Amino acid sequence: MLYPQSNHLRQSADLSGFWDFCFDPHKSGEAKGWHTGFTVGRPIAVPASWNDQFDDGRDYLSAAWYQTRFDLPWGWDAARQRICVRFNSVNYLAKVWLNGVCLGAHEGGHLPFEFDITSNVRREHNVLVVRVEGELAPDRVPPGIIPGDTPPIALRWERYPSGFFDFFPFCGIHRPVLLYATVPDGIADVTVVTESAGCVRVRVNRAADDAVTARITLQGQHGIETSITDETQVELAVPNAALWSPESPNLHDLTIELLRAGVVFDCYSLPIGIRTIRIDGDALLLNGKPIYLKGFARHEDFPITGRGLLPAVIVKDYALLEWIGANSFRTSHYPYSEQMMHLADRLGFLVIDETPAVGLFFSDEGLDRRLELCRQQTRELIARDKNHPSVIMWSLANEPHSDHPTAKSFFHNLYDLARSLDVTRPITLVSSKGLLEESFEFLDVLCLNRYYGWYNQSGQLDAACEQLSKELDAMHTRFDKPLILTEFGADTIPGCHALPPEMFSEEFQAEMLTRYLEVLRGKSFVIGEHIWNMCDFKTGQDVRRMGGMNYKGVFTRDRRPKLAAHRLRELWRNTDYWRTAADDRLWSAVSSRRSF
Ligand code: BDP
Repeated sequence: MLYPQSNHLRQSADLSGFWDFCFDPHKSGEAKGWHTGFTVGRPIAVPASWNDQFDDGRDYLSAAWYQTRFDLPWGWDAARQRICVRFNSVNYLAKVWLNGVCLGAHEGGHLPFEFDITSNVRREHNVLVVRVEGELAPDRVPPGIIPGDTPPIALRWERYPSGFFDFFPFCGIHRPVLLYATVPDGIADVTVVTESAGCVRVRVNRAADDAVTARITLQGQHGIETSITDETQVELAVPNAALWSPESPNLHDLTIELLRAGVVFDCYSLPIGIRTIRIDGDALLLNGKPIYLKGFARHEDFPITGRGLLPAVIVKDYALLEWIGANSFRTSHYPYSEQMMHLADRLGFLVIDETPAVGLFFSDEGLDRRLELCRQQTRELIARDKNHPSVIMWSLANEPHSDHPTAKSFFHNLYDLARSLDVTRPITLVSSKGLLEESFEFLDVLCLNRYYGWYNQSGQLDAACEQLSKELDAMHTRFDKPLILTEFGADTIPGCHALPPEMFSEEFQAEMLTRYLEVLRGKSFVIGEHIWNMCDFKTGQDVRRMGGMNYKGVFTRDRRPKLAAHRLRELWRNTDYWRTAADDRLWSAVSSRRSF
């Protein structure tokens, strides 16, 4: 699904702003007649979660109504153009009406969906109404709390709201809503693959099947013209192109034009990076060279806006990643905004791109539905993000309760689907089951979350590190694949200090992370370390979550560094420290980062 763009043949308009909003008086019912427009609304900001905008809405997850009015921009004409409305993310269920006509519905947050409104849209006075509902339920992905099923270690206390995951279930229209206009028979999709450094394969899909000409141009230099009906594929030889990497995130403009009788009638451009990514033995190779991942798992989370898109926070977070010497992150526990992904390409960060499947369970009830939703989300994620050079790996899930006989075939199904959609990137899932995660037999990389020293061996870092070291070795012996420690960390209250270090103090977090890094760099099969979490974030209320917050951030929720941030900066940016490491490839990974 192409991101809408504006050029001389395409136009897009952003409907962000203040919409009308109202909680459904019947909670789960459909307020009578509201789909045609309602008059009882109060203003709400779009995009943003509703939970922190109103004091009566913090824990409200049931149905709510949004409405906005618009006229078509100057020059748009439904008689000649195809006009669509695109929602970049609505959490969780969305049902949409335009001028009283139902356009359709979408299930699942964090991924875009769109409707063709050519036949319903008016030149003036359009009323767009969206009903959003974010209840937690066992047959949704991610699932809500499941009676009788064993909660993960982090959730063995009651939590409110009771999700089967450790972050606040923010609801609402979280990312921009865009109107866009194209020609009716134009470019529908573009897929770019670089399987080897000197060759870019481009596939173009079209929403029509008469024969026209496609002209495909890379950086104004490699124009190829070919005939296209509904699909065509070309290979561009680019032997001397500057490759994309974290130290030199070179991007090249790829432009696709469609011509009829020599006249261009559609045009789409995107910046592409030429790079290869593959696993070779125990190494992760970017452009044929070993790369080591240093960074974090994160959340899209900020006061007041909740999970809503905030461009300034994206810029700030990339500046902090650069400051601390990170080269990568995981989109825990759902796909991040397209704006975040575009900047990862531009700034040279490596991304493990995760679906919204956090906390999956496998008992029979509703299993087929959960699988179908996971398949839909995997398809939508790969369709959205396949062209980003920054995306180096797909993560199918986070911490599934996969000590169940069905889990392996469930993930085999998802793995086969993802592989059929993308032959180039490694595929993984992030597990807390360690040796018991049978899907690691066929997944390409082992991603493990561990909290020794925190939830187990609490406060005992010697014992924790010994246990970690033994387990990593055992996993390598059993699966013989490269491993990333995708989560480790300690809740840390800013301003709490202790000597010797004690749990919850800034000293303990700094010490724990340092000790973990020492263990990891002693293992040649470890290809990365992602700390949990980059920043403190909002979660449900629970006796272990003071003020409904997870405090494992290395930065606070308002992005101020804790002691551990300074310690990590010394370790991650200090090439001498890494030079003493047994493995030289770590040093090269560290020294290769450029300045922001
Ligand atoms: C892990 C989860 C993560 C939690 C973390 C924690 O993957 O979502 O926030 O534990 O307990 O199990 O802080």
